[in-house]
Amino acid sequence: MAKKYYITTPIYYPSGNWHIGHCYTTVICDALARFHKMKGEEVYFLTGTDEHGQKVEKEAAKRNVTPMAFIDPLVAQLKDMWKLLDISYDRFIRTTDEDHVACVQRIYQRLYESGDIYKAEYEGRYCTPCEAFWTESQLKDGKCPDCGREVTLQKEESYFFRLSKYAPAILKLYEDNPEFLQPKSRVNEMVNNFLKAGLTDLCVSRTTVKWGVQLPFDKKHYSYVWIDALSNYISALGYGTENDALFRKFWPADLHMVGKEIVRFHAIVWPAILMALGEPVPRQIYGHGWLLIGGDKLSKSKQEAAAGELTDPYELVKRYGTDALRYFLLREIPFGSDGEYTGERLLNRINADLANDLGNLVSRTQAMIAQNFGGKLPARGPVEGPDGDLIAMCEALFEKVDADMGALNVPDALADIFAVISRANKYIDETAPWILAKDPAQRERLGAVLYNLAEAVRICAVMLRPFLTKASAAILRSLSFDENAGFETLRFGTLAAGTPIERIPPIFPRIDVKKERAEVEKFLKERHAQTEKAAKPSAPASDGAPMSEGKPEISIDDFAKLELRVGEVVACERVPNSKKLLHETVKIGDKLRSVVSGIAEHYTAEEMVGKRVVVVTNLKPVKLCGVLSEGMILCAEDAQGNLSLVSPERAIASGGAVR
Ligand code: ME8
Repeated sequence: MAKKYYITTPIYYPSGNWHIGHCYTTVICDALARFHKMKGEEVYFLTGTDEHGQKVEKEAAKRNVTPMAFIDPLVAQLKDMWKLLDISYDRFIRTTDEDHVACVQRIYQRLYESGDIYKAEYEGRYCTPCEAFWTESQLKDGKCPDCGREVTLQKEESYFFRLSKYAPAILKLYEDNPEFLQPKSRVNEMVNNFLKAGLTDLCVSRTTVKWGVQLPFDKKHYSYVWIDALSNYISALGYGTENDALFRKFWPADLHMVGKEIVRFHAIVWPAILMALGEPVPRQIYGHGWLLIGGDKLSKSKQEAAAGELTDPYELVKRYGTDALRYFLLREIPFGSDGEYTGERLLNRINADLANDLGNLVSRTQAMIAQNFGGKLPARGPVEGPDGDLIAMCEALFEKVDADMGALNVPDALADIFAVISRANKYIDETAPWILAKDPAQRERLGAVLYNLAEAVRICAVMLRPFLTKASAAILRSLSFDENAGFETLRFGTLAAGTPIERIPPIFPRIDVKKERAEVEKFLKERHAQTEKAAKPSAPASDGAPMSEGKPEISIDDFAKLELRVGEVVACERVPNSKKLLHETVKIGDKLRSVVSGIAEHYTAEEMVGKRVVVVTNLKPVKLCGVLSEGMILCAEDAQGNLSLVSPERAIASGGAVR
């Protein structure tokens, strides 16, 4: 039976404003998941969103929308980001998913019945207008961090989890399983900062914040943070239901990958909850470091404009591609430690490793086979000169990378692959194929050299599959080799003589760092100015000035010329050969319409199906890229050009008029 591998990322707060720091955890997990899958293991890779809590409740109230209406577009954005970065998760769990909520309720019930959850009073600093409790450390100058008003010491009835009881068991867990928490330094932090002093019980319910899971045994109370969030790792597997085949197969998790600031919850609170439930604890928690900008943690507030650096993953992928961003995140930051992010470091990595080392090796190999052998792979020859060294490095590569990945050392795994790439480039210099090509007596040797290079390229491309998802596929295709090849294909000498070798355009064009830095600077300035403008309130109507921002004022009769209706997208597909267009079939009342919209960069065809949209139904029909469009779907656009579908806030049947 295949070995199983269950890997998770933390579930993300749906805060929007995503930056490359957010991508770090998930890209590493993706590389690990892909690597284990290629080893033939049965992998389950989980990620998702952590959606409950006071912050979401408040933000939604501020905007006069339901928490769900506030969160949904943010979750869609996050999913888009994972798509952009080729994240191969098996499930995207949301803590608002029905099965998760039911599971959390069962967990609370069990812990309550076993006496691990009990009722007591929570005492804290309370801000009455904000209806929020704050801890001492959250206060700003002793006042409410949200509104700046005075806070008072108040008590609230709450349920508590008996965390204190589990301190000795957790210390023993660390002692008996040195692998449980990595890197080692995190164990010392946990022991010295928390466990030694003894643990205090954890407040796990609130009556004031209602955007949470209602407790089954006391309906006034709603879940408060960590039990809800941490349980996602087992609720996703059907824990406690009749449908628990995934739980039985995949639990305990092989790896919970988390940022260092949440190690405490994963390495202390989570095992305690599992112990209380009588379930096995995860095999390993890894607390990775942070991406820093100017020495501080890259975070939502400390971003782009302030730092003068581009940190928006959408824009970074648009400029440099998925693989470049993945490569930087996986290679640049020493694993387990913090690492500084600058655009310059990113560009240097792209140029030095991807454009120069990998890109050159691939294009030189392809070009020489095209020029000398008409694009057909020559035959392998006897091993001569530096051949043996190159072949030995190729043959030893898998074992090295496997050991690195086993130790979760992703940067070293990549360094090992790039060592072979450098060796192959050096091999070109040593064997000088351009000189061999001039001497007809050396034709066989030239063929053998190019064969060895093609094999080195192929082996590196197979090894790079978990890391560089797009480039590895393009390289393998150019060698007429299976782009989904597994590690079983790594034997040197696998390619057959005569295989067509295609010349492809450079996969990583070299970037002019100075020029690009200047362009990014300009882009950031413009974007900042746009955001500022968008944040400015429009002119008040009372002074008689039009409210519009540039377009001429219109009368109600002008507006009445528009026919707007609610429609439901019943089918959707991409318009072939178009990057931007989706072709929707929209049901309006009992009629179907064909509509083409320029939103393929913002929504996938699958996502569109089932969406309730607003359609301009009296637009003159046109053909876009050869496809008939009988209307227009309305979208809202933010300052960054992100689109969001306009949708009726309550359930209105399709066909309903929009006025
Ligand atoms: O913590 N560098 O969610 P989150 C590296 N919902 N990693 C970073 C980073 C940076 N600058 N900024 C953020 C939560 N991250 C909880 C988890 S799990 C049961 C609940 C990483 O959205 C961070 O370390 O604040 C974490 O791993 C992930 O982004 C999500 O953080």
